[in-house]
Amino acid sequence: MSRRSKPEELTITQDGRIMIGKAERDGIETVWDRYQKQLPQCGFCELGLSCRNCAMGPCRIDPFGEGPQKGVCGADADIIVARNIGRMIAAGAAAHSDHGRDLLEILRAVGEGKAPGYKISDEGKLRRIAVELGIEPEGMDTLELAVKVAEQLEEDFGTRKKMISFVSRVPEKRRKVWENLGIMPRGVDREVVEMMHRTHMGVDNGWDNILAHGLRTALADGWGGSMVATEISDILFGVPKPISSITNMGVLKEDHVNIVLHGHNPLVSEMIVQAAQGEELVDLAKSRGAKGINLVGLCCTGNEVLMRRGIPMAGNHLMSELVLATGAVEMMIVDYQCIMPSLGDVAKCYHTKMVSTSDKAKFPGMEHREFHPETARDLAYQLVKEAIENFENRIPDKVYIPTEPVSLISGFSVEAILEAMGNSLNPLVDAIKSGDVKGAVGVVGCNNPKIKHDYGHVTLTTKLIENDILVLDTGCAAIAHGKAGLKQLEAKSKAGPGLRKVCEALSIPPVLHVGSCVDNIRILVIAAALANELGVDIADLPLAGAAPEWYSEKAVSIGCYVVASGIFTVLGVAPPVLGSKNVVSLLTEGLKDLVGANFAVEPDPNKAADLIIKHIENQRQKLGLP
Ligand code: SF4
Ligand code: MSK
Repeated sequence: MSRRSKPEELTITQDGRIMIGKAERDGIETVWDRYQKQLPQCGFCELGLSCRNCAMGPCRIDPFGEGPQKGVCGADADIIVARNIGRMIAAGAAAHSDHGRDLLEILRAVGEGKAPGYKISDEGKLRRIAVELGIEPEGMDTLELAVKVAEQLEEDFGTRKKMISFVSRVPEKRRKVWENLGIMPRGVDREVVEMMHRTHMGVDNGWDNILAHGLRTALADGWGGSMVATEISDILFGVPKPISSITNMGVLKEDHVNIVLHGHNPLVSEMIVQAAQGEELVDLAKSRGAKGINLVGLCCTGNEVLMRRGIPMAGNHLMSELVLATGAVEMMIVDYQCIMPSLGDVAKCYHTKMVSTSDKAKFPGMEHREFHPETARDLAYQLVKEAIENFENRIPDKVYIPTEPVSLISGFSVEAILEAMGNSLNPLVDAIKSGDVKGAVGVVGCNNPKIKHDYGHVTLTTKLIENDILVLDTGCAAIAHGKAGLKQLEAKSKAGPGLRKVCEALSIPPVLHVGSCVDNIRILVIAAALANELGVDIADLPLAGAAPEWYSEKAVSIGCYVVASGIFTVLGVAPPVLGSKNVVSLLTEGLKDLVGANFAVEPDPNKAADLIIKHIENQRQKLGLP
């Protein structure tokens, strides 16, 4: 790609192509421009062969065997690569899990009456989770129970348990695998801290030992921090149900006050939704010449409010700068994760007010307005009011909203999927057994400027559904599929004959939106339930995972907990491990013997689909299915 790559070389989306052109005309530097300026990127780092874990370094290993083969301390390529990927897993697990802890703190505050504006939206789920945790809810009022559940799950973050609570959901055979390998996740913080300890100079220099702990750390994310995040979000804000909405940059409205919600945690965005729906603020918007208030989402905060409220989705990771370049955004409110620090600079070219809300995430060019449970409702009201007041500052010549939005269906929580099947897994089990549905794949993860935007997701998923494979998606992948029209009921026409039949019978699209990045755990929960139903291990099922365009450390943790849970996973971007033959061989082959699943790397989504189809056929054969 050259500095002046044509927009059609950078993204498959029509809105993206139009807006890349506009950004260039407006003099905006985008993620693709900066990527171009970084080329060639550091080859040592790309291979995972550089280390700056101590002040005797930085060190690097020569991949051609001519230069140094050991760091100053004596660490070789295997150790350095394993330590680096171990720290990536720890960072990803920490990000998801800290998000989960923030929700627990609100749950407790609600129970203690200290969070006006928040409430228990799904008492049934609170009670179900309480029972799962071994709490007897009989005779306890809702608020008391909320505190008890929060207390119990807070313990999952510490060091006082032998295993985290939701391991109870894991099929027996899988638990045995973890026990035998010594990778049973004990506490979320414990595993992350231990990884940081092990990767300090002079601690764990068994590269395979570090990687084993990497799996344990990732499991503490998937079956711990992320699971807490999703389940508590459902209790506080409601369990998602199928809901219609629209997506792409066409969701912005020229005659409305547009507010964009970006980041990952629904704590702030849910308050903004409540405030913006109040009559008083809508009237204020009208008195200022707008037809109303238009809330739209970006990335996973967008996924959270799309899943539960049907709030339209403006775009995924690589679209965040381009959304501002429409010149039609009065305010962007961010929480944390995947928010590019470039956004403040982009906003300066327009009238857009940028607001950061978390004490742990400040950004250049943003006004910091911190959310706290006690004052969240008032601050949300104030921010929406300020967005309305900013409407008159729009620069009409700079406003351009491309394309018409595409419709989609979202909201497929585990509960909603079960409900669509008459509250039983049987229809899915029968469809898998008959071969109408050959298997299921979680297509998840980010965008990355190294891959043509949305091409990896859409190409892979289209081929999978053509081959009667049901797709469950989250994160930026889900947004890509939505924009491509794959989440409409009509998309069944793109599915193979068996999957089409099932979609018709259940009135579902062939690509089911299960949520945001932390909601990948919904896929784990379904996989575990399916394995329990069939009396097999998760690793025996015709399932796979894929992250065709991943970029984040969170995605590394997700990939590792998915594989450690027994699900074969294909990555579209190689992680920085290629500098160690031993590490590569363990991740792509050796893990199969240890945890029953492994990674593959395949940048071409057509070939990735072939790998997955072949894997699913093999799995079916082993189960004796046609
Ligand atoms: Fe170099 Fe070892 Fe220090 Fe890493 S830990 S920077 S390899 S001396
Ligand atoms: S937002 S982690 S870019 S999916 Fe969850 Fe998208 Fe990846 Fe962020």
